Amino acid sequence: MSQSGIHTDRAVKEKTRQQTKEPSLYRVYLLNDDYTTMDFVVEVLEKVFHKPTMEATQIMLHVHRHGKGLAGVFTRDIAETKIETVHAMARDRGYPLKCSMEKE
Ligand code: TYC
Repeated sequence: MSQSGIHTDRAVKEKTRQQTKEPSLYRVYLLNDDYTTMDFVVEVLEKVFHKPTMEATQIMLHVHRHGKGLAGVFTRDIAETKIETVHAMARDRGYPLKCSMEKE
């Protein structure tokens, strides 16, 4: 009787609902300052964000002129790790370079 499908079909359906949510994405920005060298910002964009030199240079100049610029879009853990890596590299070299992240 409980094998009739009246109860079992519903249990299966509830288990498989809503299981396929994409993770939220976060935009990681580089922020301008007066002290970090342009070369170092390009190096960060190449090493941490895997940008080719020409694109890295364009992003760096956009940050320099407009105050901030998009370095990449990642899931939350990856975004947080990239930011920590940039801040650690900058701290090591004595630069005040900062990143921010915003949920898409
Ligand atoms: N404004 C810096 C300078 O004139 C260059 C710079 C660009 C700094 C981008 C930070 O995220 C940055 N040396």
